[in-house]
Amino acid sequence: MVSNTPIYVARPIVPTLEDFVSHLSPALESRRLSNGGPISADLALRLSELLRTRYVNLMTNGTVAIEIAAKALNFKNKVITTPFTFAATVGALIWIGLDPVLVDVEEDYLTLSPESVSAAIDEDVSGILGVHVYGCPCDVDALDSISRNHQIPVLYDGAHVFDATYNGRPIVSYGDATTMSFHATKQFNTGEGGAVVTSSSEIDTKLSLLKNFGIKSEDVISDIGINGKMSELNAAFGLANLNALFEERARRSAVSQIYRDSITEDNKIRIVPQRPGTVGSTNYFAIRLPVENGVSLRDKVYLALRDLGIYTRKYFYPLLSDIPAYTAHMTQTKFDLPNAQRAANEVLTLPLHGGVTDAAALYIAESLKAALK
Ligand code: T4K
Repeated sequence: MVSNTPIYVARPIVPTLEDFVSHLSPALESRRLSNGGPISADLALRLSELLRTRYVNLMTNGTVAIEIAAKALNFKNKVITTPFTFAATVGALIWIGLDPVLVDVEEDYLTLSPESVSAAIDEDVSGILGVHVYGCPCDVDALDSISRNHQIPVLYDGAHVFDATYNGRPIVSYGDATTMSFHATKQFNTGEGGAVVTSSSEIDTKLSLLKNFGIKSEDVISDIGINGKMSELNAAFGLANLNALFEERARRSAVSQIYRDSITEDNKIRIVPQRPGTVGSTNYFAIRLPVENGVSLRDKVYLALRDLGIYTRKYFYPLLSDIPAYTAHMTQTKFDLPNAQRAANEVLTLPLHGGVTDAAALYIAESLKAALK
């Protein structure tokens, strides 16, 4: 059987038209469309309550959020980060003139390996940028202690995280700051959008300055900034979308459970685990399929599912250390990244969103097993 309607890896939540209009109408009536109006202030407040974090500084998207946060944390020269991430993480660093140093990830969780981070630290390193891949938190305790010992800030790219917790604390509350993405493909979206979360008022003030061209007041421009502000239109969409979150999360949990129950892990298939202590992470569902006798089972399954109308994604292939456009801008010339390399060749992310019914989830799992036979 081929799926009648394509099943994509992601599907955005959307508000009802009525909900959207009711949140949008104050902007239309007042003609206040941007530059920190009441709707974005309301969304920031609602999110800070939901995420249990002090400051949620809304941004245009998750990429600009990384650029602005890196500037606010005073990153200079080298920044240690991961090659196993979406293009935006490392691209954002290079775009603002930084020199990424790519180190390996942990074999199981695919997040920055603290040992590799420690080994890469030298006097030119000014920061660490970890990524909570697929919503699995980095080893935040180890990274935070490296950051403290060397007195260099740690920033987390939390584009894959929303309100999940690690050891009882919101994942986005770890580190000096965490960036978020509210892109259409994320669990919570504002169409395009993002944020930087921090508990430091000093960092939050700096973020606000940098996202508004560095303008402090009508007469004072104290920094070179950029335009990183979220518009009132996106914020209204986000506020209205909060109503759809509960149902979306419940569906994602149900779909993940069906995948877990249907997939028997063996030497051909493994589910990418969540770090123990993580609760409520329903952003991505990733599996690993090895290369067997020179044949990529991952690619085989990807193609077989695509023929059935099931569009999985090879997040994250190719590895960023294999992309000349990136490495041309790094001083690093040797890349010792065996775990990341293997992950880039093995990982496949399955459709996980509110549009996947129980029947569709079972069909995906069965088609996956059939493709492996
Ligand atoms: N850091 C990390 C670790 C990230 O993963 C990302 C973004 C960022 C930073 C940067 O955040 P932003 O600047 O984007 O806020 C998608 C997203 O565009 C990207 O936001 C996301 N990560 C990345 C993992 O995935 P593509 O190129 O795979 O997207 P696309 O257009 O192929 O969409 C995937 C599927 O989603 C489509 O097949 C259908 C569905 N879809 C997509 C869109 C855009 C919809 O149903 N509706 C839509 O409007 O990058």
